[in-house]
Amino acid sequence: MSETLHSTPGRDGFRMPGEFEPHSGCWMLWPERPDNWREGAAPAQRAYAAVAAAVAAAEPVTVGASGAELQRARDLLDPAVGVVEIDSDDAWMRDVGPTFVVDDRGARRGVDWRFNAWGGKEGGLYDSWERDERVARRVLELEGADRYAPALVLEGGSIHTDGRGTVISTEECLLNANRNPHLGRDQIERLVLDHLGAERMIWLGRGLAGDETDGHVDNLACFARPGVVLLAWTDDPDDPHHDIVRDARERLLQARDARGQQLRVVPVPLPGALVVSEHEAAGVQPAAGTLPRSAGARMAGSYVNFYPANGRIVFPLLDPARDEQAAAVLRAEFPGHAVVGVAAREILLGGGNIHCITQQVPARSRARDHA
Ligand code: KQY
Repeated sequence: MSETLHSTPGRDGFRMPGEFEPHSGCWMLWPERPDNWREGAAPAQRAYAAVAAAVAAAEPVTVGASGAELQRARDLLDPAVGVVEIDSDDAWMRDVGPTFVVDDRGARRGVDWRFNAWGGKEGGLYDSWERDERVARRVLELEGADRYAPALVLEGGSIHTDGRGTVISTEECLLNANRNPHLGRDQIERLVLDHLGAERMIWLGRGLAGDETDGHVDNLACFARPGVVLLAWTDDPDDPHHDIVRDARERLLQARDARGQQLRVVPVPLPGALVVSEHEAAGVQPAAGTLPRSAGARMAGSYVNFYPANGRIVFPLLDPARDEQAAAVLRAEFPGHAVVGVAAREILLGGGNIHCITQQVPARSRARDHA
């Protein structure tokens, strides 16, 4: 049973926990569409299966697949991974799934944001997203969690929280006229904070160059824990991200979190330039209304687009020259965690990465857990 509620999580005493807090599971979707994934999605399916197996070593994983792909998903996924039938337009559970919120009495609910395929008729990535729009509700039914349904277009990849009242996002995405043109900055900020049970928004400017989501924060920065932000970084003045990451660092260092504290900003090296090859682009079947995949396009790859499972960081392997540097930062910032890399180029070719394809279900918590 899942009921739709007409209050807000903040008013009801619920908050979105930090992703680094304990989980009871993880949801994913199964990539299928041949106009976004090359070779009929087969290489992407193997990459998703590797992510699911890496996460499943730490917490339960459930993957939603269409009826037509259920058996193939079952065959390719680790036996420890659950598979259920869920129709979707593509496979980005971070963005189409619910954002879970918890209270201090052991209850868990979900926020079902509106979704318009990253920009609707003004730059959206495909032109029909009705099935994606229904995914969050279906997950909440399967979880038996009640649902908030704010009138706000928002993708889960466009927000991060410290779980203690602070949210980071980018102006490029959340204030983009292709999401909520009828709302102003203050109204958007209020709705986001009320639905995450938070008090302080820290606005970053632009996301990574060429990010087709209009600059999701989950490719740029995330919290390792309250007070510590990991920020994608380059020292190369010729890199298109050079000014973007400096502006983000400045804003983070000037900000105070909800507790009034300054943030420590930890640089995570960006991979070198990652470019779609002729062969990769040729494997995608172009379709009217879907963003084409062009040879030579630089992809918005980032190591901060990782998934923090219970005791285990699952991060994308993107560039052999930088993978180990990124892993070293993650090991230093997540002591006691296994840091596990998964080959992720096939996911990046579809426009996102490991964080974008996963959605954590936070563990229920009791007030005494925080005492
Ligand atoms: O950044 C994300 N959270 C998702 C990326 C979606 C890309 C769609 N092609």
